[in-house]
Amino acid sequence: MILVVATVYVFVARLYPAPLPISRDAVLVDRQYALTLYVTGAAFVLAQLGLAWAIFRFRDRGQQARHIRGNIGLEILWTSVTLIAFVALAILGRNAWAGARFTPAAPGAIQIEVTTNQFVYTFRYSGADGKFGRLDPSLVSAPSGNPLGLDPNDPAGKDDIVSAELTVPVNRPVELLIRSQDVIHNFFVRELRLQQDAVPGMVIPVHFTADRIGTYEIVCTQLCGLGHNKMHSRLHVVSQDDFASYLDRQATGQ
Ligand SMILES: [Cu+2]
Repeated sequence: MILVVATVYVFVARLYPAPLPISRDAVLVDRQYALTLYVTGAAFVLAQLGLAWAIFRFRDRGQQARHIRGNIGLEILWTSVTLIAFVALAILGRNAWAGARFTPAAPGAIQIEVTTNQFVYTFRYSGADGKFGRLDPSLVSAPSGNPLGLDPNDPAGKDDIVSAELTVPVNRPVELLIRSQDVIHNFFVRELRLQQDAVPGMVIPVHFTADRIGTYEIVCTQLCGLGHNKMHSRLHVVSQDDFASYLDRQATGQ
């Protein structure tokens, strides 16, 4: 009972609050999380109270032990209640989760390519022409300044902007195209409640609209090798004007 009270206290007193959400989808995820916590929390407390009651009620008072074969009615009851609760939570949670994935990004979303490898993130913007240049895996060479393998002969790639950190404008839909060059990595920003694996051989789209200016950490949450713990980058959410001047600065190579 002491452990139950202590556990419930940790959650009720919000001792370890999540960072402020910075998108509408993040708020949906928070709501879903709270709902799941209420349902599972209530089940946890009831189960522990039941256990405590059984221990107290059937304690040793010198009586003869009695053999009980179980109760089919009760078994059916709590199995179906659990089933209904889990299926309902999964169906409700689908909206929060699928919002960033199964619906297409809003028209006019800014496309940014995210490439992961051991142990860095590389972000690419399509530049003024709105087209990503061709990539050639045989040209990939981080030491010579071409971590993505941009093909110098493709005119569409001439104005592509490659950066080690992600800068996006506030209140504008952004679509990320997530790739990996080697093993499975992950793109996770706590404040966006957005976590997506990067899988070699796949381009995985996710989208978000950040509504709060600031700098947030991007971390890899897949154990991707010895340098995994150092694999992180930053997400800068900036004003429209700052974003325009960021792109200008990058384009002129300053
Ligand atoms: Cu990684």
